[in-house]
Amino acid sequence: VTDSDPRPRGPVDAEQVPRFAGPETFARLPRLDEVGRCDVAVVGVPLDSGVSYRPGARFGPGAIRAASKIVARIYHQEMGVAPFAAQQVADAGDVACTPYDVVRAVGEIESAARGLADRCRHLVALGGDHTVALPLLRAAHARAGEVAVVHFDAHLDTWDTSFGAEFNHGSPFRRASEEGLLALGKCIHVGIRGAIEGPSDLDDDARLGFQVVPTMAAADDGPRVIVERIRARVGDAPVYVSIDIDVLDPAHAPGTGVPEPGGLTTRELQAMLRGMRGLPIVAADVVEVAPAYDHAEITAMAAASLAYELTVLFAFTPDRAG
Ligand SMILES: [Mn+2]
Repeated sequence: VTDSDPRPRGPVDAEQVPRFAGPETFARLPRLDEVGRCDVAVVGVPLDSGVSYRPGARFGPGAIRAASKIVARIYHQEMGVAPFAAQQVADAGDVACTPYDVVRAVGEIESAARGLADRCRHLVALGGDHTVALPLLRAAHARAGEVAVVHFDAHLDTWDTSFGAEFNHGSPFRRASEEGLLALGKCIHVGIRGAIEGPSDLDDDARLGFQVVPTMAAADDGPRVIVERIRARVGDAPVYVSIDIDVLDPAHAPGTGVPEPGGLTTRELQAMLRGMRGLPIVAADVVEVAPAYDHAEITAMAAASLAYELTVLFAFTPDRAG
């Protein structure tokens, strides 16, 4: 491939270099500095200074990249697309954010994401804990205006302060709503279960712009019906997809910060993402992979698979089609 060759540069050929041999980028794709510009940048955001329970998501990006070597394939059979040939996808490395000061790190992530927007149409961020969604949403809003958040998570993450801290992994969507980043009434959580303090949490959540699909409803209705609910909710607003890996059952994702038994299967979430084909997605994240609690790369492989599904969805966004 030369500078004059307009074709996207894809992963290293697995018939030339075995999958386990590198490079260490997501899906063995080129680095952003090797291609200059791209349609989709995969960027690591290794911040876990906002966690309330198990730490360790700072190592998430590396674990997801390692698992992506085998999980992210050049042709997606069900979607009928070669995502890395249809568009240039590249690895933008990791945001260099401080581990010592969450407020400062949030600013660093925001400016890194805004900077990437000049060279890349879309971002898929690999967390990091869920705190990182706030600066990523600021960057998405700067690009597309108010966004409809499709949020897959066991937890609402619309809580207020914790131990007096405004910025933590339980508050990104409350802060985002307060900052005017969200398309109110068009945001939706899928997979919610586990602890809330009481009904007032749900009242707050609705006021902040969200609708809740509990895990049990998602399981009872199935992915097709949930996809219809997502599509009806977001309408034609630009979409931001946020995936907390703890939306999956701990059987499918044990390596995470706040595990909640009774979650979705990886397959159910894959089906829902595929059902979002064609939506005007601006950016997305996969967060809360804590590799030290993982077993046999189960969580990292699930996260790599979901990040791959997101890169595939960008081959179908309206800016690609027309
Ligand atoms: Mn979360």
